[in-house]
Amino acid sequence: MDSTAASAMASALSKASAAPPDVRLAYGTAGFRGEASLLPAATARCGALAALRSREKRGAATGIMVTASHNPVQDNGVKLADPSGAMMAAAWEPLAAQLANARGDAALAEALQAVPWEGAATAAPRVFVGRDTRPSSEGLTAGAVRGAIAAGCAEPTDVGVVTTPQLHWVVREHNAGREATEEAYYAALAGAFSRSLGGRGDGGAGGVAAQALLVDAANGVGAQALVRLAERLGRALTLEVRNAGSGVLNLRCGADLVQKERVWPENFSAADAGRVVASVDGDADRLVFLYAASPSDAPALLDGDKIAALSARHLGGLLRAALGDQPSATVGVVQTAYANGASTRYIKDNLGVTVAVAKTGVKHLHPAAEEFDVGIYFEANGHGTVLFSDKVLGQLAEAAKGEGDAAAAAGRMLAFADMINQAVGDALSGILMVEAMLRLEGMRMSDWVAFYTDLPSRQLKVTVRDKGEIKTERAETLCVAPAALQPKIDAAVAKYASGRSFVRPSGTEDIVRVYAEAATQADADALADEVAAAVRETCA
Ligand code: 16G
Ligand code: MG
Repeated sequence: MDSTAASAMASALSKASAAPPDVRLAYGTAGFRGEASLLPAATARCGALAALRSREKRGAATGIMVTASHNPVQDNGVKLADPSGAMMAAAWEPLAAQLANARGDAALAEALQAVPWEGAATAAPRVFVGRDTRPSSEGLTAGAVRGAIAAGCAEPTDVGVVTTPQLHWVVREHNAGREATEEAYYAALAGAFSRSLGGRGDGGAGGVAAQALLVDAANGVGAQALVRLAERLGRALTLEVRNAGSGVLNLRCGADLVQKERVWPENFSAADAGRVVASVDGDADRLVFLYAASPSDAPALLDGDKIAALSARHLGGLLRAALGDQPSATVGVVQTAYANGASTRYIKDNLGVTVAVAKTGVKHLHPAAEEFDVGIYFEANGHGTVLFSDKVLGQLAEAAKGEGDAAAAAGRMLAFADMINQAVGDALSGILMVEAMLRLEGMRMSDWVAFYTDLPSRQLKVTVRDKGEIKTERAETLCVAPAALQPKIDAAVAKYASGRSFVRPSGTEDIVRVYAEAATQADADALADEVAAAVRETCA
């Protein structure tokens, strides 16, 4: 932006926004996040940046979401969505940080001058603004709206209280010229769910839907969305939502707890054995399942890896049924190094599906999945979705015009493409996808659990002087600095059957994460301890 425009905008923006806090905020994998009182400046300036990004994209809509996902209720956060509905381009993250931390008009003007401005001067920006149910979210959102207005967006569109994936979906749909409202979202998902089943599996042919599907909504924004989705679904699928908002957000409930601790969340117990239990996180962009066959069993966790395996199996089969045994369209699964080795083996060896590895964080997995025609990506923690290329959608649309089984399979696959939120991982859309796949496969939860058994694993956190000293390559599987560390990891791994371990600096905490897996839990624990000791020694 030129200096005259930047100065004018800086003065408008400084009136619209509070001063930044004393601590410097970084725009990380989760956007800006922290105690809510630290965030008024960051949210207002993100509002401005969302408008500037929209201007740079010649008026294509962008989005801004105020939420701190699975963090405690006193925290909050803010994250931007690009016109595609995906995360804001990584190249703009440093601009967000510079803007959020700028103190005074001159620093603001300098930050604004760094924003790409080609052709943006005349574009009318469009910004969608969403928020979760946190007490601080309404005030922070009002600030984001003021920031967007200061950056030239005359009327930011307030979509109100929505899940993170709903905000991303609305942005994507708007830019595709389709109806972009919360109501349209429910209609699209519920309609596609019914179409995918196409009269089959209704009422639970697979024994899956005979009873209501139980959902742990983390006392978060997902609860009200689930209730509205359930209204739309009618008899096609009954949802029973617990932790629907009367308790404390994310306290002893939600996908983060369930995935990390493999325990029943609050208000669930062994009495729910035999039922399908889905658990979503505080902003409903993560999804995992729990299942216990009998009350005496500990619940089994069906995490993002299991969801990826189910998706690869079902969609791979459907694609062949629709387009023939040697389709020119490719199917692939993208995982991170945290994916359990047993899942990777199952997907590669049993399903014959390609597996790619990407760095941790949706912004790395999403583009890697775009390399496939049907790109399935999930992190073990339950973040993920499936992407369909225009090429495969075209092939399927053509095949669906025919008759017989191939046409039916193509129609079903197209229904999945509508049901799955391709903008970003979406727990609500994921619940429908999994339910439809299980019914169509005629599988019970226990069949899904039995795809493979997770290798025992252990994760540890290590505090070091400077986590930035640790540099990794090959999607975080290889530590290249400090140079002495990887040989120590290799030596430790070599001692254990099926051993695998890696280290990486956390993007969200000031620590180094250690992951280890091995044939037995004792070995995984021992390996993790050895690698953690190596990190301490090397980075002291
Ligand atoms: C963020 C990422 C998540 C990733 C996590 C890793 C998104 C939307 N969220 O929460 O995908 O697993 O960071 O945290 O990308 P870490 O760097 O502290 O291990
Ligand atoms: Mg989340």
